[in-house]
Amino acid sequence: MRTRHITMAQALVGFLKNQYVERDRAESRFFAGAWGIFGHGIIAGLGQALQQNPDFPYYLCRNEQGAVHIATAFAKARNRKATFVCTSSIGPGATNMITGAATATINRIPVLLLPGDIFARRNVAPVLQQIESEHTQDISVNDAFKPVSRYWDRIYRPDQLICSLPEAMRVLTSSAQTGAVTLALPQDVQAEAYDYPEEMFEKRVWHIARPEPEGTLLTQAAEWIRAARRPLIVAGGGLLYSEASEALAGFAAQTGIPIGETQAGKGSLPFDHPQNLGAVGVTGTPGANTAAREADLVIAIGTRLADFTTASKTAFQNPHVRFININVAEIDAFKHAALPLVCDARVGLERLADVAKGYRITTQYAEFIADWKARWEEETDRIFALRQGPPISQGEVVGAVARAARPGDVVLNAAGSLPGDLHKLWRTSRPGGYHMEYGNSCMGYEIAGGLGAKMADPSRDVYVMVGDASYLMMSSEIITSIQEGYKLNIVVVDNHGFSSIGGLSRAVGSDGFGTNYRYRSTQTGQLDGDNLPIDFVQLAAGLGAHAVRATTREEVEEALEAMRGHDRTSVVVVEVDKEMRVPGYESWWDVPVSEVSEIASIRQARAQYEVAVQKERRHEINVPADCVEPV
Ligand SMILES: Cc1ncc(C[n+]2csc(CCOP(=O)(O)OP(=O)(O)O)c2C)c(N)n1
Ligand SMILES: [Mg+2]
Repeated sequence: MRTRHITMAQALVGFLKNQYVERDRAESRFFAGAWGIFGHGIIAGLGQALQQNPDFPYYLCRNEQGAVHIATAFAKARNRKATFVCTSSIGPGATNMITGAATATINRIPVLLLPGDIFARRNVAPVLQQIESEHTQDISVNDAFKPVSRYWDRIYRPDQLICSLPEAMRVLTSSAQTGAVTLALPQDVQAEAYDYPEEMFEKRVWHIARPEPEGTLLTQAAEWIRAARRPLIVAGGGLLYSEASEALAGFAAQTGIPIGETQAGKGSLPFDHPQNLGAVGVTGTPGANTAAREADLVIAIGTRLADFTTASKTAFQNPHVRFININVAEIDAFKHAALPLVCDARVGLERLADVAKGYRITTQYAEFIADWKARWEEETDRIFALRQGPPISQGEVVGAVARAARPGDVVLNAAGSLPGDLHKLWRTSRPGGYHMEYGNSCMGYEIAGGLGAKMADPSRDVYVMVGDASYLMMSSEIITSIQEGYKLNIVVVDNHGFSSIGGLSRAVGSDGFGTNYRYRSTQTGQLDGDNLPIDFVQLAAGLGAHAVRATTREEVEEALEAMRGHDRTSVVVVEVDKEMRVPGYESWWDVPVSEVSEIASIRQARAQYEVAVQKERRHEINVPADCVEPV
């Protein structure tokens, strides 16, 4: 057997750089390189291996959490066909990655995490940053990655890599299983040499399958479709990862069935497709939410059916509603007691189109769709045209960015009030043009994620829209975007705190308590003094970005126009009116209100809550025998 006498870390890099994926006969390299921040737990092992492999680029980030977001956004924008490795030292560098790991796993996005770990040899323990336990020596902070990883291993001996790496790749490239994969690397083992078999470093191609739906279930699905009078498609992120937009458009054209889009699925069809009713769920449009309420059949494709999509199980009120779930992941396919088509989204749609030939929705339903569609365009125009302030409304800012962006460009966001506004208002023209991390809604994802999305496709301009609080949590990857020469267009929406959670606080009767970025007042002892004097323009400029403030609509438009000409990351800071919100339409979100309280507004909110919660349905057990509505 031919072998290479190299260190565990060198073998690891040697293996990773030769991994490829293939789908639909198109082949590409799976790892685009490694991100990280070196410390003693990684510098001499993996750090050295990266140093001697310049064809596997090393990228230096500013925060390990940011690195994982960069990798996640990159993988999302590449439809999960490529990602990055993220490395860290042992201890705080590793735990910084945990939030990123959770974000990747919740969103079903592949990232490979390689935290350094404490010595396997143990004799010098406790080492710097080691958590000790009286009960075991087999524990480190890296055990905390277990619940947020889809595959986890610790490499105690160099030869374990030979078995562990293929498992890591199997999970990373599995459409159904993917998420964060963690291989914890004890510091001493990284530097140990072993005779690795030469075959380990040969090119290996991982096929990404398009599993077919089962025939019997497909026939049954066709029957359910034929019986449906008010069917609705819910398009989720899996549809985009499967690159199934064309298949969706074909199925929609053939049947006339309308589409509502989840946060991850937005952009499955262009916004102006005649059957695209837009966002569905808590942050949905009135058309999509009315269609959902009345639907007797929901075809849920590539969606986790999370609470924002189901409006906490209140979205689907037709007592006869049934679900056909097309999903490559069994866990999602079986939700809502659905007819489970465990298959690839594109293939599932193509097969469904074959078996449902001849079916078409009624003219009356088609008119309902056209009517809501036209009304929604008017409502969007109304919100974009508001002339408010200054401070101007956030809806106007979204409108200005939407006008500035070209059809191929990308808007990116994750947390705050912007996800709701963008889900409703953004006019997505092409798949990938709407990049929202709303599985974990992780504050801090935006700027790092923007960099990942830009690296995934530098031909598309990326507009990062970010709230002031999220910006303050993690803006440091601006420096990284400048270091690497990837220009981001960043719009900081400043409303001096949390508009989103502030609004929610009011809705649960708590009057915005603890949601403002204000001085502590000497009179009240609360955070209700003046606004804190945060200068976001100086902050961004200090990180090396081009930065301006815009106050009026015209100034925002000018700044966005000027951004186009800038050669480095460019930031515009806009103060908006915190209380001037885009309304919600026909939806609800379950946030339990205190059952007892000394505060009258909370007692009032609780009374309303008790009424609203009664609309929640038990789709898991409500299996209607007959989908035909009584006439
Ligand atoms: C890491 C993290 N911490 C806390 C939250 C809860 N949270 C959701 S939105 C939000 C406020 C965000 O404020 P900002 O970014 O200014 O956006 P705005 O709500 O003002 O639009 C908070 C605290 C979160 N989603 N992520
Ligand atoms: Mg804010």
